[in-house]
Amino acid sequence: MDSLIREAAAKIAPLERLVVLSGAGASRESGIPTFREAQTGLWAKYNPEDLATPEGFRSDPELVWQWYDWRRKKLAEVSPNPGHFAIAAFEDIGFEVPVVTQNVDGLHQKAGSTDVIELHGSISRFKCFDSGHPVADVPLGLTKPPLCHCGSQARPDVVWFGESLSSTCLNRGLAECEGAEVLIVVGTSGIVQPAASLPVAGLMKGAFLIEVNPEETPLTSSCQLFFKAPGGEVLPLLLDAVKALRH
Ligand code: BJW
Repeated sequence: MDSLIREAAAKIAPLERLVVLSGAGASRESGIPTFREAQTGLWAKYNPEDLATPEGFRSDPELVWQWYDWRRKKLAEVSPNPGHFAIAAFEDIGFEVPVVTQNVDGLHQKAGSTDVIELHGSISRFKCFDSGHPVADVPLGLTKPPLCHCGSQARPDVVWFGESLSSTCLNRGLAECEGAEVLIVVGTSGIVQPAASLPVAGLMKGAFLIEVNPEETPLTSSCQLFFKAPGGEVLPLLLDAVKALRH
């Protein structure tokens, strides 16, 4: 690990901009299960890939609403982990750090990252199902979706399977990955498109790819450096090593 950290730090230290692409594993050490891990408790019998769809919401809006409400409650109880804090702290030592995230949990922002591109939206924002009108002030604990002024049901402002990502976010995320000299990819299984294509696009434009994940992914063999370890362990070590080289 030490020599890998030194190699990664040597690549990063001379730069002004460090691009990060994150997925659910970046929040695992905060106590949030990853998207593809078995769910716990009441929700163990449901497949998240069925709940996170417009069809799922249409067929049982209360069920889908309650799943998101349960996740919002869990989120209110957790904090960013050392991986989130390390990413944010690269800004404190002079880097611009755009964080292109698939996560909807807001933990990068909570850790202090100031430039977070939310590819899949946010679990803390709501819009109506039929017209996409913003719906504000949605309290925790509702058992069914509140209604928009237009009469449509509210839903979380996240991107479900089969839906398009915001073109603004996707274009910005793509531009950041393509313009990256070093791209750190942390905590994503790399199977959900179009996010999974972003590191490949970066690679094709010459980015140096560093992957941090306790498991190999479809991206691993294309990366210049692979840390087979959790983000909360690797990223603080990398931050310290870069700090030492910049002083
Ligand atoms: C750690 C760790 C630690 C653990 N440290 N790491 C066939 C082929 C290609 C594409 C398609 C296809 N059929 C359909 C599609 C399109 C579809 C898609 O990609 N499906 C795939 C499953 C095949 N994509 C879409 O539908 C997208 N829209 C779209 O493409 O529009 C056009 C279109 C429509 C229809 C057909 C074709 C084109 C939209 C995708 C939206 C994804 N939304 C979700 C839900 C968000 C809201 C919510 O949270 O509820 O986003 S799904 C879910 O997956 C969530 C995540 O952001 C996303 C990615 O998951 P992620 O982050 O990678 O998490 P995991 O759990 O998969 O992996 C965690 C990783 O962390 C693991 O590798 C662990 O090892 C690791 N780890 N601990 C570091 N401590």
